[in-house]
Amino acid sequence: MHARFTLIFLGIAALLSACEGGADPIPANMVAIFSEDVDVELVVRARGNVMEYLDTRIEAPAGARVRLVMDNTQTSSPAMVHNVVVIRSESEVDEIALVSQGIPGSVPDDPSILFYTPQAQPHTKTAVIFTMPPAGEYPYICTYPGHFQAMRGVLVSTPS
Ligand SMILES: [Cu+2]
Repeated sequence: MHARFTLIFLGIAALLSACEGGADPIPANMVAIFSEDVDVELVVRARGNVMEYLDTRIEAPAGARVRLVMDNTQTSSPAMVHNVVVIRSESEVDEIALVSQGIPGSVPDDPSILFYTPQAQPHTKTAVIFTMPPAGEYPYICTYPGHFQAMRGVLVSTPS
């Protein structure tokens, strides 16, 4: 009986937080990453139910410890899954995009990928923590098959 009440309570709490339209939930396996102290938090949001990034230019100082967040703000179905994959240089983007098309659930194991967030389900957030690379511009894409043409941005590392 007690466990049942607890479940009902959690269900109501989840519904309430969904109705607020506020922060998207954090999956259990991401809680530790979201609670870690960092110098800068950078957030890349999906543009709601459109296959685009809302944030296409983000920046932090070289050497800063950064939490990069993918906030998948989608609310309607069909479900779109998104990630943020930071690539070493613009000239390597097409190759990574191409290789990614055959592996919807994962990210290629490739040295030109510097950092990436896990794929975020609709109305959830994922994140990755890293140290900002040397000053410069680093492109990022969503590697979910079919998304890279529309989902591109630039991570700018500013001189520190
Ligand atoms: Cu995507």
